[in-house]
Amino acid sequence: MLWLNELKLRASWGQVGNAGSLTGINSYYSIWPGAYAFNGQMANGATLAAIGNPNLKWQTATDINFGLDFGLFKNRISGSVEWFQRREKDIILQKELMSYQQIRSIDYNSGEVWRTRGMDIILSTVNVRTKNFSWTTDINLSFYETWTVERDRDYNYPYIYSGTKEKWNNHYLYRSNGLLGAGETVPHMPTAVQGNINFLDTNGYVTDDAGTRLRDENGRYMYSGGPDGMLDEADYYVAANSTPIPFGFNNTFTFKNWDLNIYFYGSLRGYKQNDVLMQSSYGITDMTYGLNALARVKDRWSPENPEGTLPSVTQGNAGVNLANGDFYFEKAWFARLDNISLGYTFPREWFRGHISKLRIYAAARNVCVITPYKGMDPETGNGIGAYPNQRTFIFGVNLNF
Ligand SMILES: [Ca+2]
Repeated sequence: MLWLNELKLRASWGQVGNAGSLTGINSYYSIWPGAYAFNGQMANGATLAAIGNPNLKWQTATDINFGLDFGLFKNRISGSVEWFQRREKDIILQKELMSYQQIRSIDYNSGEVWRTRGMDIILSTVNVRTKNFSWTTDINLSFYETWTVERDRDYNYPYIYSGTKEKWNNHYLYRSNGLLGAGETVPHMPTAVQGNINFLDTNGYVTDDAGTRLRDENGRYMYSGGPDGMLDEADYYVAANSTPIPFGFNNTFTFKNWDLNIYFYGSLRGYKQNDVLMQSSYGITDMTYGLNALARVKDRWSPENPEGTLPSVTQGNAGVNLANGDFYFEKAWFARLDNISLGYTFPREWFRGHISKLRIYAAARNVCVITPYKGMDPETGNGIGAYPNQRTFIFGVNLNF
């Protein structure tokens, strides 16, 4: 075929072991540093943290992947598509032993099974290729999802929202509905007053008469199905899943002796709490320490500003950890213009064979970020004290003899 110049199908299967969460020699001894006073003298020592398990073995990961490599139109368009799955079993967990044991914890291979499925796409195109000018583009994109697909027989479902199957990177949060208005109170947030965030009581646990939470036959807590006058994990909903969809987008141009590279990378999916807004719009504490606040906090609720959309700065959080709610939760997908570099290569004949290549260049790193996220940076640490991503300018010379 004239237009198809390369086509390759690949398939592979492999199995590999790994030590999972273990470090060191846990199959026999897991040691914690400790100190003990002998005759009034402090001595550093070690204490056994877990009992050795002679049956402990590695976790096993089984990988399957199928790939397709292609080249079209004399490789003007080339790339690969790859589907992969990793299934990991014998996950190493820790079990609590009965209280009569002196050392009460042991590592063991659980019945838990994890599965990741995804796809990698790589695409390269030669958009223009003439004597003096060329333009090429490289794109890479990955999608994947990890699930816990099976639980251990003894798994005790610590949270009401834990399931037998569960997708990783879900955000379980309270749903918020603006602020409480004048005179409004809600029974599940007894100290909340006007200007506090209104988190919704949507569900509850099934309890017995003594208030003990009941579990179903699989060991899971049960929902009552309606408001219960309390705000707790039963009121969480899956606000989002923040497994990233990483991508790279690279463009290279050449014109005679000039070269220009423009590189973006980012993630097509991301969610994050806007910590800097959370910290600067609730509670007066940070301001008393002299910390700065965002200009947006002027939009906070106050008797003079009853239309304010941010919580009142003087009324605290009404006993709710705001990081567990969706009030400050934002989309944080992003595309970062990570690199622009412009270079010039001097003609070789200028150097009469003494120098094989001389190129000068200027580059800017971390030029800008495109994102709907209004916090500090979708990638770096968050909050008022976070260290920002630096912008860097580089001037350089490549010299080959
Ligand atoms: Ca509730």
